[in-house]
Amino acid sequence: MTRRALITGITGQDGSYLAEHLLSQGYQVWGLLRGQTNPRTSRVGHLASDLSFVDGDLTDQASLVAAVDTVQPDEVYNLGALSFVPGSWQQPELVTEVNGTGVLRMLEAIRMVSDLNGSRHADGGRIRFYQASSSEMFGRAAETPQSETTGFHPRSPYGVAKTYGHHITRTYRETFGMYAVSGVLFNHESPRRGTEFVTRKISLAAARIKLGHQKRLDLGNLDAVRDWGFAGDYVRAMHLMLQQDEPADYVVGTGRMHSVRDAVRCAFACVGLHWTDHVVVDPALVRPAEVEVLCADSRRVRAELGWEPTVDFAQLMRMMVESDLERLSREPVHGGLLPAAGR
Ligand code: NAP
Ligand code: G4F
Repeated sequence: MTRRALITGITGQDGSYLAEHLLSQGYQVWGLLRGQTNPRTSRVGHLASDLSFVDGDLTDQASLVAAVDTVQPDEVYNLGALSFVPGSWQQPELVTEVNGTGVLRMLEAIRMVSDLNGSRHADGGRIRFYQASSSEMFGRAAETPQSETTGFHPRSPYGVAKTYGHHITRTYRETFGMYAVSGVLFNHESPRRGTEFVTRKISLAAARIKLGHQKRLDLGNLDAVRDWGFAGDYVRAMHLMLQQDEPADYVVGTGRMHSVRDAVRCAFACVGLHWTDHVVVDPALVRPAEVEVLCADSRRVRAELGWEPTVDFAQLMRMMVESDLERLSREPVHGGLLPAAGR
């Protein structure tokens, strides 16, 4: 029987790559679309004829029950979230509702529908559930690198809500025997990354400056260190996590650390420019409760699931800059997307 997957957050960066990956594996892929009019489907427009969509919102329990009941999925990937960390200080309650309580609502929807229709599923009636946990949960981490056993010390409403989602997923697994797992994913980027995130803000600015559309790039903390990988690699890990005999949580990252300064240097070098001629530090973009260093100890996912990243940091930055140059040559005014304001 063709396996069915339901993806929340299908209009986002990861949702689009995961949809492509699952289609390539022979799945029937459904995406949850929120908003009653004009959902943002540009990232999956090229897949439209292969996908099915169902309405729903992580803040609305009834819509999730209806969506799960309509789709009858074998696997649910919960990628839906308000994912920009500084935005969580502007709308902390909404972020808690979507990123935290939304996880609980989806788990409850799966439980309710499984109880009604369990017999369809080969896996003893179990709908397998993936939760998009985040390295932001480590926050001010007690150790570097961070692994499955590192404690959480989140530094934003986003990180706190994700920590709730992580624990409630484990709790439903342990209490109800659900196949429910979390991937603790470190930063992953691509040409489809939102322009508010630092790597894409940098790649777009480097391309625009090269083409004479912009002169200056304002950034915040250049010393912040992240473990940046390619989103296309990370969705393979999500899928692998739902194919195991026993459910378990995994940390996923490259294990390589780079600073924001490294990212600007690399991106500007791709277009033959020197970053110090263009980058200005704007103190208003420095986060008051910064997460200074994140780096994955992903030995477990590599050893147990055989996952490996295929794109390194320099290749990733080059891929993003070249994509933005190409996009700008087609849409010279702003390449389709303007960088968002904010930290
Ligand atoms: P993204 O591009 O910001 O996409 C977020 C998705 O969530 C969008 O499809 C958005 O839909 C949807 N969404 C927002 N509010 C919703 C709601 N109330 N109900 C249902 N869906 C809603 O994020 P991403 O980078 O693909 O990340 C995917 C997931 O992984 C997120 O949960 C994120 O927090 C987590 N994560 C990301 C990273 C990373 O580095 N990218 C690392 C760790 C964890 P609209 O298009 O309608 O707004
Ligand atoms: O690209 P960022 O906004 O990503 P951040 O905050 O690390 O969060 C991303 O990764 C998380 C996983 O760890 C996800 F859970 C989350 O959803 C999101 O995808 O910022 C990266 C770093 C920060 O330290 C920030 O202070 O870059 C620093 N930075 C410096 N100047 C900037 C800027 N970030 C942004 N967005 N804009 C700047 O001008």
